[in-house]
Amino acid sequence: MKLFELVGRDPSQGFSPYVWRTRMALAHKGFEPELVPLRFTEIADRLAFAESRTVPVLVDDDKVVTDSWHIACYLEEAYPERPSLFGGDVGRVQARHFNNSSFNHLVMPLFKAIVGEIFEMLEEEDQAYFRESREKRLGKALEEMEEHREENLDLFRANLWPYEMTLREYDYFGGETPAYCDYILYGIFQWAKGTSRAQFLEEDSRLHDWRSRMDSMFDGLGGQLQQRS
Ligand SMILES: N[C@@H](CCC(=O)N[C@@H](CS)C(=O)NCC(=O)O)C(=O)O
Repeated sequence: MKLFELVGRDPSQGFSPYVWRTRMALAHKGFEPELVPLRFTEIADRLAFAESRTVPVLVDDDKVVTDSWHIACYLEEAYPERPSLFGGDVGRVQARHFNNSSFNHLVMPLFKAIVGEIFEMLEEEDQAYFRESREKRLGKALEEMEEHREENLDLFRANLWPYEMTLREYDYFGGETPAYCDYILYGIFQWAKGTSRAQFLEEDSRLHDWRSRMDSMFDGLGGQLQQRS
């Protein structure tokens, strides 16, 4: 299996939240894919075979699967005898909802807060591409986004409340053991850890404890990502 991922200047530090969900989902199913690191400006050419402009892209023998959600569904369908990511059809719909709602409440404010820090991690050529595409998307210059950084960080932290509440009752979003919803949220924290110097969690929070447990899963797969310094 081959998994195409996104990197900045350091090819060993993949930071895409979507790739991290897929890496955890693959580990959950017992797979260790070969990682293919790509920079932003390499994606279009290198992934033309998959007709994708984004990572992750998974190649499994003759199957090419794009988009982290489609990859999770593919893994569940192609490998039903391995540990389940969704725990059934109801769980799959709920995970889809978790994917959408966390995009809205967590990915968006975090993206607005850390966009400048992501920019700093990129090679020059990628920086030009990133600036142009993200400024268009945000309707603001990256420098202007910096002025709203604290406000966006506060929004992100406030929106973590329902996740914290759930973890007061359950060890994982999958219940007693992690499931795909855990990987969705963990991917967001991996993105934050790899790109931003900001602190997001109180040390005595359930989320903090959950994150350390997630870091040590699969022989410390996620824990290997370095905290941005
Ligand atoms: N919905 C997609 C989103 C993937 C995505 O946005 N990936 C970003 C990296 S975090 C990307 O490849 N961006 C390429 C670009 O902006 O040119 C998924 O879940 O896989």
